[in-house]
Amino acid sequence: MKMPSGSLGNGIPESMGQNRGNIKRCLEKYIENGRRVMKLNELMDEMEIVINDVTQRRRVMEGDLGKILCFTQEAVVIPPNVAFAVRGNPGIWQYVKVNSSNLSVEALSSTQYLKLKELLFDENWANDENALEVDFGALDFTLPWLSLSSSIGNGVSFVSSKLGGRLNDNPQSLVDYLLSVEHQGEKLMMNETLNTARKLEMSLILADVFLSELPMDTPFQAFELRFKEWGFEKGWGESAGRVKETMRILSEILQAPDPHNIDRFFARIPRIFNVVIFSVHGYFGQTDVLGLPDTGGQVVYILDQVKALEDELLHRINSQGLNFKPQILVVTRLIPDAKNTKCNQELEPIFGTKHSNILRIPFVTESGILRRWVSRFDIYPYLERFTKDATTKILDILEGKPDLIIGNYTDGNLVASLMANKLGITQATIAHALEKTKYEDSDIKWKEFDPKYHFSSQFTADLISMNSADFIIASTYQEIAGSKERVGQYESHMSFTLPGLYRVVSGINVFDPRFNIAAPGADDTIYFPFTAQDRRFTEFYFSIEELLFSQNENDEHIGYLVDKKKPIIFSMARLDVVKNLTGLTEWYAKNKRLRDLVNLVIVGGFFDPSKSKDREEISEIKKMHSLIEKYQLKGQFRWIAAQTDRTRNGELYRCIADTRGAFVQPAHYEAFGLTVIEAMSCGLVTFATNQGGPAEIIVDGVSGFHIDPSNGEESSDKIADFFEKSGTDLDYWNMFSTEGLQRINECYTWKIYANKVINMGSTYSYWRYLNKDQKLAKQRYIHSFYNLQYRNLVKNIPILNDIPQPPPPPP
Ligand code: UDP
Ligand code: LCN
Repeated sequence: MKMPSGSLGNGIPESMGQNRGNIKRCLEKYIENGRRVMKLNELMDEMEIVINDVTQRRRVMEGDLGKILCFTQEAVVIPPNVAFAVRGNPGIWQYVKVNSSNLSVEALSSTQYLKLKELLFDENWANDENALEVDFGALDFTLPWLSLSSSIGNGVSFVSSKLGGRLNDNPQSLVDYLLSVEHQGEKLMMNETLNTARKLEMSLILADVFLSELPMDTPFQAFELRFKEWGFEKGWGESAGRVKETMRILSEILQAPDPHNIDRFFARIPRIFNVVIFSVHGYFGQTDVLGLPDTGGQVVYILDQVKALEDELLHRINSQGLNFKPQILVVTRLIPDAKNTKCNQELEPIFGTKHSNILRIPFVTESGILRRWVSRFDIYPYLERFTKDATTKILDILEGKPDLIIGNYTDGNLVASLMANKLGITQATIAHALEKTKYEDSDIKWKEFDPKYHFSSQFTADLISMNSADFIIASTYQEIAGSKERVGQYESHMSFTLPGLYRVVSGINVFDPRFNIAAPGADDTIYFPFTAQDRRFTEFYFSIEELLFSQNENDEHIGYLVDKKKPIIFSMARLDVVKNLTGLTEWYAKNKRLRDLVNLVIVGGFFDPSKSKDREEISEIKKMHSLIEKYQLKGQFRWIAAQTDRTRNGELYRCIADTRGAFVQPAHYEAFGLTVIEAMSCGLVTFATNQGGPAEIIVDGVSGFHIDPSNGEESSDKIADFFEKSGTDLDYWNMFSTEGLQRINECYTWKIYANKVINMGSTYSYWRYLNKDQKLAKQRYIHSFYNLQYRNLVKNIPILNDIPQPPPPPP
């Protein structure tokens, strides 16, 4: 049997060898149980039932079937065959089909595997030879790919190393590129005098000799005119020393390009001044918006990101010897019914910045401006018009095109793609969360999900923007390629199927050098250690004491804590199902040991379901009330409504740390998890889900703990064990607090982030320039996909109006 290289390599025989009896019984059991798509845990559970002898089971696991099962993600059962999707390493998949009667084994292509899966959901379509196959990879054959799983997410270094070869072959491409560098019509770096690599090299030597004669701190202006005559414009540096250094780096590149110098040089090119950041849905505001539906970490991330990017740009522009003002525009939706927020204001300066603003553009329908909030799941019909209106306004405010467009989440990324494509601008995407991995089988069962979530439009939009982007910013490795056990968010878009619609043969490749990890941080003016007593926001002490411990119930809190001396375990999130705050409450409720050791405080949502318009929030509110009743939680449990004041929240984390408590993030899945970063930055010991970003942020048992959201008993016991130990040994608690802080300082700061992102903007702008023909071909394909698929899918989503809705039925 011929196998593609991967974890199974060529080691799979034509048919199952030893233990044939047991393997056969096992496969027959898979067929008998009637489930047609089985996940690994189900496969293993069934195996344990069939082969109850541990030694025999071990033998099977050591044999041929075991080799497959070890790495299986799921299996499709179509009697008499069982087909396994095997993932040996992040991003590396193989598919095998085993016949349960004669135990023969056959390798399948991803398409063959997907077709088997489709048979279960839409037989006619699966058998349609001309069913639509989407293959973005077919257009990428000329571009280099990473080959090691361990290098995934480090695209910019890879690109720099590839640029070396390209520059060796064609130094003129760099000259042409540098000749195109300008800002608002003003030429930078070079003019047409230096239009060949030879001329540039000679002039660099001349300039070097000239600069060597000058004191290093001579300002650029002192020799600007002479440089202009030689063909050099401003932008090389603010002083003779800096200019000399930059020119030396370029001379070395022209002589023999190496990745280190290429990185250094691109970090110095004055290429990025104006940036547009799209974050369309939500309530995007600076005050009183957090905790509102759909408005969570994305807003926090972007506001902090803007501050960090502006600082970095100002610093770079200054050292380039320029005096331009960088402008960053965060473009979002204007919501006339703004619920006492500023989301109905068109232009709003961003706090803590000098030149950055929020620009809000309304959604316009045939009936005029839409006043009400629209869930992120229903937002697609408004985006095309939004892009058009936003583009006009942006060009007007910036008095020209931006240099970089960054999208956020599906809606922002789609808008960014449309605008960047139209204007020919470098584009980056950020996902925050790709919904596909949050909801099990959301692709194959898309028809079930579509009326509520419109995933067909969302996944189509995601594919479009992933493939349009010049680079993709991810917060963690797992976001791209997952972990040994779990598939990454982007990885889940490599190959999948929406039966009846299209089959994705190649949606995105995680070995694509466009992927880069730049992890966010937490604002260190708000989230700092509880031990920094002199910095603490004492003005909030009284209100926080009331929030946590007052015995009365009101609009802001219900439940109360009888024993104030106990440590508090604390959680804060939007009240979405995936955040699992109700799960944590139930684990706590059921674990007597934990209830005796600590109190539980939860922040999230409202108490009155009729106040929410969000489907998931409404069901979670009701569930939380019923848990409080069922387990008689009052006395040990406080539920606080969503909190919108970040500064006070910072102090809240610290007050929880004062009780020697812990932050618990119990989500079924968390894309990144800013609250985890915030809690750790405050020195609060943190337990967080092992599903998603937090698994990478925390080193389990060192800088905090992982918990398994699917195993509440084990998780609550792990928390109880910790408090049992820290109750008798304070050093134990201190150790995890300190290690958590250290982890943050080393890996999760906005400064590191901004430096990386601006470097990416510069390097990928050149990469895009070098590969423009390829880019154009891909854009053509994307354009067809957008028109022929996306636009039709969006037609199925109702366009809302502002006619008042009847109140929801009583709970
Ligand atoms: N947050 C808040 N009030 C709340 C709930 C959340 O201020 O009632 C903040 C929280 O401090 C964090 C962000 O919202 O900064 C949530 O980000 P995270 O990445 O944890 O989750 P997301 O909501 O983005 O899925
Ligand atoms: C959205 C999420 O769901 C979180 O996991 C992230 O931390 C947040 O965005 C910021 O990226």
